Amino acid sequence: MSNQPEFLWGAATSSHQIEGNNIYNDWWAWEQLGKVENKEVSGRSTDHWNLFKEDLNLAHELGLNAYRFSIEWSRIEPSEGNWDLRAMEWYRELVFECERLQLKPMVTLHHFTSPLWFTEKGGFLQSNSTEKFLKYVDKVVSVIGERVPLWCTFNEPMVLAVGQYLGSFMPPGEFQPEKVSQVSYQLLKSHVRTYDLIHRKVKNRKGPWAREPLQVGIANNMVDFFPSRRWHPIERILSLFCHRFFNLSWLEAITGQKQNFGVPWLIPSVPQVNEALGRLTCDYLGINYYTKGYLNWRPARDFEADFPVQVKFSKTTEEKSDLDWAIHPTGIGKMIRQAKSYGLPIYITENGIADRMDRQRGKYLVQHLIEIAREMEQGAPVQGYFYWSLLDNFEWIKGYGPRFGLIEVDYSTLNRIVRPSARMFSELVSMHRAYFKRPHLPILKGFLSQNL
Ligand code: IFM
Repeated sequence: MSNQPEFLWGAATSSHQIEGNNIYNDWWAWEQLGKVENKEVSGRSTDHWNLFKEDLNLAHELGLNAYRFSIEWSRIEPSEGNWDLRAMEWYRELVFECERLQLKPMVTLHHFTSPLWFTEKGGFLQSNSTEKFLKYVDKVVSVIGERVPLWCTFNEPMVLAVGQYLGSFMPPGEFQPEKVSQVSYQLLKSHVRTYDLIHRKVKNRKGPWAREPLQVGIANNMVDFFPSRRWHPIERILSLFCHRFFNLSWLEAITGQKQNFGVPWLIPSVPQVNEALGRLTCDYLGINYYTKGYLNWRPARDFEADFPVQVKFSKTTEEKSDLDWAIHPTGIGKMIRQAKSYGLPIYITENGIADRMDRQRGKYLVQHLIEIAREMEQGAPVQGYFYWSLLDNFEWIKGYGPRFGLIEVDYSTLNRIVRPSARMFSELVSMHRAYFKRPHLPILKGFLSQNL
């Protein structure tokens, strides 16, 4: 038997998107202002808070061996310095349930939402935001730290900074490019100190994964960027800039290099977090990959009212998801090759498709697994794959329209219905777990040609 931990076949979720009634965070407040499409609000969502056992059982029945979920800071600390012991107990129970069902947990500490008391004072723009965040992390680690082998400090920190202060699709929804770098500085500092805290504090590991390495990292959203018009010199340059800014800057920052956004005319250079320089502050790289991005250059007179650069996620002729995101499996291969150059273990922390009718999901999944298997044959150290998402959920500014789930949720009855693509994924997973231990290229290719 090798000592290499088994390849992870998992699914991912996040607290605000499924738990329901996360009334103390910034998103909840923003939703009440009518900011979400069709003025939807997250409300009770899938009511995972009450139905988590059923949901984890379904993941187990599908044959998965891992589950990525996030902890809701605003539940643990609904007002500053007040700790909700019952909420902490709930998360502890969730971890125990994972253990019982042999779902290795990857715990995300921050997945887009922050407590309202924190954001009302400026969120991650505050100079002492790291200290505040660390108090929360410390509590979580003291409750479940011994039992959790895999940690993700921040989900998509670049999407968070851009969503808040550039693209205006996350609260507070401002266009203030200089704040992208201010927030990123605090996020990186918080990441680094969280990384150190977990490694310092977790000494006595317990539970089924106690002997496996403790791994802390981030989930970095990566997009395969292209010029909208192949011949267009500005769009070509823009796509290179976006790659550096969006895909690489965080990977570099957590592997000891300077954080370099490389777009100084738009976003002022980030002050460096000295304690991150010259050393690793992650044990793995997490890739969230969905699609490609086309850069379109459309100069306008009023820069602020009409930003001259647009990103689109597909062309009209391309096969795409319900969100109009092109289905582009080779992109995941490119991102893995990029991540491989840092010499660290890689997890695909998210990959999935919004497909209400479940017509494309099965194929999408297998096509992406094929690319992953191909890269692994070339030596890429991919250690796990988490499909986004286990359940249909609240897709932020898009509300409840997009359906990403392996499991469909009927929001009026809260019934869970396992989609056909989930059964297919389950078949693939059980075949692999029984015979191959990791994504196997010939099997996946055969599966694609015979079934999809
Ligand atoms: O739903 C989101 C998730 O919260 C973060 N990554 C992308 C997903 C799909 O948009």
